[in-house]
Amino acid sequence: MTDTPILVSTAGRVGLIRLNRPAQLNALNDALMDALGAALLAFDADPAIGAIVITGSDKAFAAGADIAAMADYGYMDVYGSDFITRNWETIRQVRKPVLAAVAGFAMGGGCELALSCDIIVAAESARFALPEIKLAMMPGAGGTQRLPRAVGKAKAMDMCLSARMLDAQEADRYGLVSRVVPDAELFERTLALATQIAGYSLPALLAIKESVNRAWESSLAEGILFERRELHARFASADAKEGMHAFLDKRKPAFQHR
Ligand code: CO8
Repeated sequence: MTDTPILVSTAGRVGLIRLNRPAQLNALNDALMDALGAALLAFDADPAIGAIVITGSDKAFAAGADIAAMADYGYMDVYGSDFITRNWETIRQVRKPVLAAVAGFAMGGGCELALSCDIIVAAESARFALPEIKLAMMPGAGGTQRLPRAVGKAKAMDMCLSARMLDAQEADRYGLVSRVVPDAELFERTLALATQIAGYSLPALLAIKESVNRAWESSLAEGILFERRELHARFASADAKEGMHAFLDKRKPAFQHR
């Protein structure tokens, strides 16, 4: 079982990916990141899937990039092979909503992986940190960029420079996570949320995710123009017609994801 770095399954319209290196607290090595990227792209291309959940174990979502794998890398090993970019960034290509269900440690690259997801559901036991400074390293999978956008400069600098670890309630208060739930309910509650999301019209979900992400990448005027064009495009969608008419007819909509 531990030879398989991830476990992949489905539940209705939800694609499930469990990180599976328990002995290493799901430390993220190339084999795991390659498999994760392939699973994400496969779910993204599957019309029967509307949302994706990434989770870890009760003890760790992921304790970071695999330090044992990285310890002896030289500059040309990482520059030449485009370390991180080559497989960690696959998640950025995913257009469907991706939820992280986080229990235990989400540290370093594990925290960065969670930050790359669209929604983080945290168990009470979740712990978030970017402790690379303790290794004389630095966050390298978007942490210095996504964390300040999520929690603001003050908290991000504190976390990156001092290795401060946030518990789930702090992470909730600072805007790093979307929801906090009891540990025993983490999987079930995240799956219920993903199932709810996956039941909505897929093209509307894609447009919303793209528009919200655009808020990070553009000026307000550009972002609002992008949103307006996406809204106009909704009027070409069969599901939007169905959604609005179902409301007026006081019945449940039957979306066809088109
Ligand atoms: N890499 C490799 N192995 C790890 C890692 C890791 N990141 N984290 C834990 N392990 C291993 C331990 O070595 C240990 O193995 P063994 O049983 O063979 O000794 C096993 O997992 C269990 O770990 P612990 O015994 O340490 O468990 P504890 O419960 O005592 O402590 C902690 C849990 C606090 C999470 C602790 O394991 C820890 O501090 N881990 C390292 C956390 C860390 O520094 N993460 C950042 C790594 S660097 C990084 O992610 C970014 C690098 C730069 C950019 C690259 C982009 C990602």
